[in-house]
Amino acid sequence: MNGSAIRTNRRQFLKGTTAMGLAAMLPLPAFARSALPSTHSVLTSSHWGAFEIAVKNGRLTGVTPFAADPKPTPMINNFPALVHDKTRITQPMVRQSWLQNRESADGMMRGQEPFVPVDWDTALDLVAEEQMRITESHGREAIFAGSYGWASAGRFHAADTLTNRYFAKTGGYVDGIGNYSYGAGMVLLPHILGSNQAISGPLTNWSVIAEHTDVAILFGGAAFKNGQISWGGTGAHTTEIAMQQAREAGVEFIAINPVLEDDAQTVDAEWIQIRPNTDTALMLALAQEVVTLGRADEAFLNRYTVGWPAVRDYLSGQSDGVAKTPEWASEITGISADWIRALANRISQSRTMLMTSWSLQRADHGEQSWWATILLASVLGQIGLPGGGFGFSYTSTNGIGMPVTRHAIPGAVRGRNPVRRAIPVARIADMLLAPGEPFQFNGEDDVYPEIRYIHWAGGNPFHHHQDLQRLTRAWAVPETIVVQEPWWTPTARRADIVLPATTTLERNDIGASIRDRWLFAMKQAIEPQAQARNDFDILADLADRLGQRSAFTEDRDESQWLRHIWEVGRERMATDGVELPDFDAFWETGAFELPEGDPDFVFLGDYREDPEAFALRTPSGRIELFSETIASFDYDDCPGHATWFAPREWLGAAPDETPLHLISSHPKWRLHSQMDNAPLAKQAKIAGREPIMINPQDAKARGISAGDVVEVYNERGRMLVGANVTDRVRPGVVVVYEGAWVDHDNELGIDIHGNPNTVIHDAGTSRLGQGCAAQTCLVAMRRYEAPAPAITVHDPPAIVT
Ligand code: PGD
Repeated sequence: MNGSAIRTNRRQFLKGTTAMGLAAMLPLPAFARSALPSTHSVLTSSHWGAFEIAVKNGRLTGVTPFAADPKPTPMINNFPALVHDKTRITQPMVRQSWLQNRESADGMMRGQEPFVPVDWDTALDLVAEEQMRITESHGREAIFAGSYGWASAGRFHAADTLTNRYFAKTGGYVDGIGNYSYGAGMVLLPHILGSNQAISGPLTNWSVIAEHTDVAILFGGAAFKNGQISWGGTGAHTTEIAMQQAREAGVEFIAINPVLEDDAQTVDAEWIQIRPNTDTALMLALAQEVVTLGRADEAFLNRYTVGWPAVRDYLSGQSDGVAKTPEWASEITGISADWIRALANRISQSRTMLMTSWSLQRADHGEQSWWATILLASVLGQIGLPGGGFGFSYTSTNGIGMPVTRHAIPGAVRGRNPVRRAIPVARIADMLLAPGEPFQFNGEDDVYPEIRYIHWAGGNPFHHHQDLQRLTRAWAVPETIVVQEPWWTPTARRADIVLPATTTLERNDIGASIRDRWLFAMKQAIEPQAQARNDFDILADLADRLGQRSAFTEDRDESQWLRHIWEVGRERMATDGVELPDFDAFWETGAFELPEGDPDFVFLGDYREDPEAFALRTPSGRIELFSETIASFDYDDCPGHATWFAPREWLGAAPDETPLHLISSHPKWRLHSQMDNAPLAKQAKIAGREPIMINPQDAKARGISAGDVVEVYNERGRMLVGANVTDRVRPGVVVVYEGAWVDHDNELGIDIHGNPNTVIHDAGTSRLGQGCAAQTCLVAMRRYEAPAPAITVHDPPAIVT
């Protein structure tokens, strides 16, 4: 790799500073800071939806939901408390021993030492010097800036994209590929369907489902809680209403889920308490039973798919000696064979929509549940018909299944990374712990690079990654870790240099999402809090120190970037026949509603109509029930067709020491770890800790009562949670929502707050997808008898001057 692009020195650094002078000569921004009134209210958008925020004397005081939102989430009310919370990082900080010893400071002490406040120039000089030092001695392949995370809504101030852009423009970096949401699925689907449209949409509209579907099977449920949020923001929460309308129109829902979520009740779904991680076996048995009934749609299979004969032989047991009968699946899933048989009978005579959640592929061999969904839908032969077929996943976020236009407002551009090196994003700990070791991913063989510097903005790996004790050991390896964050999250606490970032309410942006019809001018409401700065400005000043300010900013400031991306979006949307106002008119009005997309849209409808003209972008042009490409990779954990694998940990083979399956789905009261430090999530805590849902049988067997502090443990770690005894969870299964800020007590060796990733295994879904497999985890639990320590993570860490 060529690191010379950023080999710079003090002189170049000064040259770069002159470029800063040039920036001062740029045309005046459209919205100068000095114009910000201290008492006013503004409309803005967020991952949680749009709202009007009131400001009094420079402080946020109240929230009013956006008038056109039919179902706003109460989480937006968190904003005033959240933005002014005591966990805001007030100024740049450096870990004490790192400041003294730099790269020879003990990495294992990250998170255990006080911070020393420094001024911005000192902090940015330190960061730039570290980047230069590492680049000169080890090359840019020693820098990891994959920087995965949800960050905040807003097309321009997207912390992760800007970070990638900064490192691309200053010489390159090792990147992370994919995501934690559907990392396995997004690698699989291009092989099977030729694209990822089945995830990101458009999918068959809810209105079409309401009109045509008889039965909708929710594999993995379809929790409304997930529909409270949408990547990039939303103007109207529509999912819950659309589902209710479908129910009122006569759609019958079946929820296959170890947990009874709110959605299932609202739409009167039949709740089938499946054993976790076994949906693939159920789908295979349903497909086999449809074949046995003589109702497999051979005409569809022959015309629109490839590989059916091999899969048919697998289903019947001809190829492996195991027929995938209802009895076979019953043993695995815990669902009665009669019920499976009856369901196969019913769905093969009804218009059936298979809705499989993203969470199902977030498990050991998670690829298989999605491939089996496509297989079952192909056997039923309704793909491309109104109300039939499949989709992943209708309620994983708001807006899926709503008609939207094709194009969206773009964001800041990442730029080409000159270091063409990346790891599957969820393999970060493997990379740090085993540099030089080989790994396989989607048919590629590679080795892990040796990382010495990490830069993170907009994500919280000490919430989102699995096996946090292992991550702690991995995190100790790099010489320097820099984190840009508004709050003292567990990740910020484990940095060497912490740079305080603004929140969306402290800057101007454009709110837009591919799943929403509303565009918002996200106007700055308040001044940046304490010494917080925009990620863009932080990175621009760092680029300046490396002589690359112009390359990073393209000589645009915030206001010029917003105009630029609006104009690019405006041109693109014109090709859809959508006329956007010019930027000034949009900014003045504050919100714009795009026209509705095709109200009759059916996913793969065009392919069904004409499979030649609309051939899929797979090698065969067809749906690949057997993929020669995947088979050619020769992975024993992901062969050429959908296959049942017993998960590495599951209730079918649970040892006595860990008899419970832990599910860690997305929370009701925050977004991942965002807002854990806000009122709603704090109110939901039990005994000050993250709640655990426990079936009354399991609670009784262990003498646990509602409200008790419970210790959950296995060989990987221990955590304290608060008992919520409820029959909304299947016996043998417990649920702790992901996202509580980990609060590791070093003396006790326990996370005293309840982040489930403390106990979850860190391994990829398979060598194909290498995705996050967090839903595969066995644990034990007992009442915690000792006095439980008070939570510390919602206070700032120790700071010394
Ligand atoms: P967030 O809590 O959204 O989680 O993991 P992710 O890291 O995305 O973190 C975003 C961070 O960005 C927050 O710390 C927030 O404060 C910060 N931030 C917000 N705005 C800004 C900004 O403007 N600038 C900067 N610099 N920072 C900002 C989510 C990941 O978790 C995902 S997507 C999934 S699907 C996974 N799900 C699970 C799961 O189901 N179960 C388990 N056990 N674990 C999971 N982890 C994964």
